[in-house]
Amino acid sequence: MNHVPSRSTSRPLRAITIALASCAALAIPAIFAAAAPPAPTIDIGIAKFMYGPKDVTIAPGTKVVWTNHDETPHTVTSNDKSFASKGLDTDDQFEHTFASVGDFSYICTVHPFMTGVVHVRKP
Ligand SMILES: [Cu+2]
Repeated sequence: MNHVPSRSTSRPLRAITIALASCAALAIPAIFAAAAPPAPTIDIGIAKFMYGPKDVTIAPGTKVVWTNHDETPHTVTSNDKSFASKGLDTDDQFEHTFASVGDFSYICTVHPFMTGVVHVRKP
């Protein structure tokens, strides 16, 4: 009768290695998140086939959150393709943080007559 050598001797070491790697992966972002101030946020509603307000001016680093209040699906799609939502159903949200200055016009691809613009300016 043959005796098959056990291969289980390396398993505890592998488990510890995986555990250490997981801790490192979790700990590093937590340190950076604690140091960063919260991003300022503004809200833009989508209602009656309009973005409201449709024209906003914000500082770099501001997060914009769009919320669809219509029963009809809409999108938030920038003309320069720098951001694009999926189709937003009722109460769905889309957010984008604007890192650099510029003028970012956007439309709803379902209803291209719906337009908006975000002006990003240094305060
Ligand atoms: Cu639309």
